[in-house]
Amino acid sequence: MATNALKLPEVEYMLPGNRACAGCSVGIVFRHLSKALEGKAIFVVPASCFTVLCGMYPTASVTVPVMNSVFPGTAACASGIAASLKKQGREDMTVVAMAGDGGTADIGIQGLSGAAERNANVFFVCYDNEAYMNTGTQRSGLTPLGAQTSTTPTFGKLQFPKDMPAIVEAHHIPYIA
Ligand SMILES: Cc1ncc(C[n+]2csc(CCOP(=O)(O)OP(=O)(O)O)c2C)c(N)n1
Ligand SMILES: [Mg+2]
Repeated sequence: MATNALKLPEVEYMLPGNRACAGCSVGIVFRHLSKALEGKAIFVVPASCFTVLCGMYPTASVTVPVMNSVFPGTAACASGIAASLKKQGREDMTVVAMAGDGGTADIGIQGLSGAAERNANVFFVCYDNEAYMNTGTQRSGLTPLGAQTSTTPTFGKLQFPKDMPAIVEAHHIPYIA
């Protein structure tokens, strides 16, 4: 990466008028990430609020390539794209898998584990809004203890969230943050 958080380029890769809810972190995450990568990225996005932000064909709210994957398949699709880019000698593009907490810690965890175990050349980003927001705020494996969602008891979630960084760390990959 040729830039840092204090020197993000002026160019925008997320267009105004997109369908994200006002104030949602997913737009901020994508906006900064795409700037940091100077738009040289292919995104893989499962069903999530981020899909909603990106828009429906034939219109789009982002100016970088985005592949919509099935909910569990994000890391597998990203692995395949990375392998294809390698075969083509394209080292200028970063493959970014960007999933919500549900798409990362619950349904997407097996694909993520496989990609991590193979040390796939993929940048996996989990934007953790702490529930299945896109479908009505159901609890996820990363919803915090005590948080109230549409599928938790009145007094909130009874379980601790999964320790996702520790789970990923157990795969001995080169970078986790
Ligand atoms: C196999 C499958 N099951 C359920 C769904 C319905 N579904 C779409 S998005 C979503 C929740 C996504 O939650 P999360 O990954 O946290 O992303 P967020 O919506 O919070 O951005 C669900 C349950 C689906 N698309 N595919
Ligand atoms: Mg979520």
